[in-house]
Amino acid sequence: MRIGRAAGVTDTGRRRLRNEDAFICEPPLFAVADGMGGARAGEIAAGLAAAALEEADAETRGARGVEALIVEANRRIWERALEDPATAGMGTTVTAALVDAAAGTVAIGHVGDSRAYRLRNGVLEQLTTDHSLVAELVESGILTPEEAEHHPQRSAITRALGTEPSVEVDAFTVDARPGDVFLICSDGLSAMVDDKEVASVVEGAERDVARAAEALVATANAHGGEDNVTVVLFDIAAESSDGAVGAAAQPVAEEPAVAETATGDTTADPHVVAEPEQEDAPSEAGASLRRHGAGPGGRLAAILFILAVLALGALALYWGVVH
Ligand SMILES: [Mn+2]
Repeated sequence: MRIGRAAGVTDTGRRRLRNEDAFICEPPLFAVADGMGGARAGEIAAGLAAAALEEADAETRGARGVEALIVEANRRIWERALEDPATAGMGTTVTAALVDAAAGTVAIGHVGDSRAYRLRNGVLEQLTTDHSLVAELVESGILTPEEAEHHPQRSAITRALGTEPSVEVDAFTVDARPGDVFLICSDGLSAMVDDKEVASVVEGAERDVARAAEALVATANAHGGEDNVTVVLFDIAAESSDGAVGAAAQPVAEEPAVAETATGDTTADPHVVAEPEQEDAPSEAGASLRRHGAGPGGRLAAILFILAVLALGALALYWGVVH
């Protein structure tokens, strides 16, 4: 397997004045941090977390590697808060994913209520457990998941990065298969859009992760956009035969499959979208790239262009006749 395409989008939302979320979309590392604290402290905390994670290098591997990055991020935010009283008490969530293509796994490290999901065969699975008050109340049977969704304290988190000298990180590894789509998001998405709708929006974008990311943010805003919204998406492709991203070579072969899914009912059979790609990743990448330019829209544009040329020609003839 290899990482297919990736996209990250962040948006202030419709209620907040500032965006205190940060994200990383630098394959093989992906992360979301949702900062909190007065003044600009939340922004600083999230930014420090992202900067610490970006120091990951080729030696950084697996769940222990991601955990070490997050522990270091915690130390830096904590120390900065000690030095600068204006930022006292600042903190951030962090959810990071590091892909190990050779091992076919994704290592996840997590603190707070930003989430990681894996969409496989149309089923969206939440990989992380929120470190939040409502998640604990659900866990102990005091709230139902439905009650938790609307609870006034639903944004209260029980674990954060940078608020204490040490932090307990959830770190684990999940397997990844060609066709999987991984999503990391801040609670500005998960509190506004339920899992079912998230799955259908991503599937509706027909594996175009950039389009899916934009569509998720738009959906969160359409549902109120009460918080900053951040979405990072990446998909897993099959290894191409030569090991390279041979996208340009064979896009034509995939076009009919794309056309079918575009006109067919994609929600009824998500496998239609995923399966061709498992057999042939390079053509999938090519087809996805092509959708923007060619396809029905491209043909229509070409026809309009020809019509315009003909009309200009007729006009020139007419002009020549009358003068
Ligand atoms: Mn938030």
